Amino acid sequence: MIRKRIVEGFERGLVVPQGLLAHGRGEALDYILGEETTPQAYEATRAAAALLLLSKRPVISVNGNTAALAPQDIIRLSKLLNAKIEVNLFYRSQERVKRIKEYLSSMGASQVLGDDDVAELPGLSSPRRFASREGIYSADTVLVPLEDGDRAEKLVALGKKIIAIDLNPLSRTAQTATVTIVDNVVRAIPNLCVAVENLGDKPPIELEKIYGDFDNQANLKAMIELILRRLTRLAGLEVLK
Ligand code: PTJ
Repeated sequence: MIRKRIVEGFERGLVVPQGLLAHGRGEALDYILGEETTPQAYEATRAAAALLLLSKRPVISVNGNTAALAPQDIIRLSKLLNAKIEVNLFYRSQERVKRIKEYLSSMGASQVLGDDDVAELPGLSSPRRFASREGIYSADTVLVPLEDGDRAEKLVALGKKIIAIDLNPLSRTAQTATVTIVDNVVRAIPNLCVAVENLGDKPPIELEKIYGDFDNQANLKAMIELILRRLTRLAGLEVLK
């Protein structure tokens, strides 16, 4: 069913061919994870929810794959947080930005940024450097589900907090983000909505503690260890101590 969604997204012109390749890589990693949310991913999701609730200008960055896979959950999250949605593409074309904006609007999004009042983020050469002044350009926290390497690094260098959703714990995005949720976007975004609902009435001091106690590097290492243990068990080898 998930694969069908990405193929339909491709046929509608939301997803690029490279997005199909990225999806295949994601499927392989998800298979290794047992296609379920791990305790580590839940912990990262809780920290991400706390960070989003503490942020003054949170923005959800959407690319072709995310628009095809989780449009309704993205819209729900943006409403829960009062966060802006911005289309930001690696393989950018005006036509595709417009198409994704229209698709999200048809699903109920009230406002989608991406091609209006655009400024260039310094230090980035990819077309991802075009960011809306009202959105990613002036955001304090950006949620980046499923993307290529160098932008997360640059956004962090610009002083922004980055929440990545990436099934690959070794990717550059995963390694450089402030909080990385190693999970499939189709599970991670609904989980994030639930975590935001659960933490929504907590005082800032409690949210700061949840976010402050989270160690992204330790969480990523634990994810890699979990993969190792799972493969060891599946191979019938002795479980590592
Ligand atoms: O729509 P555009 O033009 O912005 O392009 C989007 C893609 C995804 C093509 C572009 O950002 C890209 O090339 O990304 P990469 O470098 O292939 O990285 C995508 C990462 O997302 C990889 O680490 C994949 O393992 C991971 N991934 C793929 N599918 C999922 C995923 N992570 C979470 N959930 C998924 N469903």
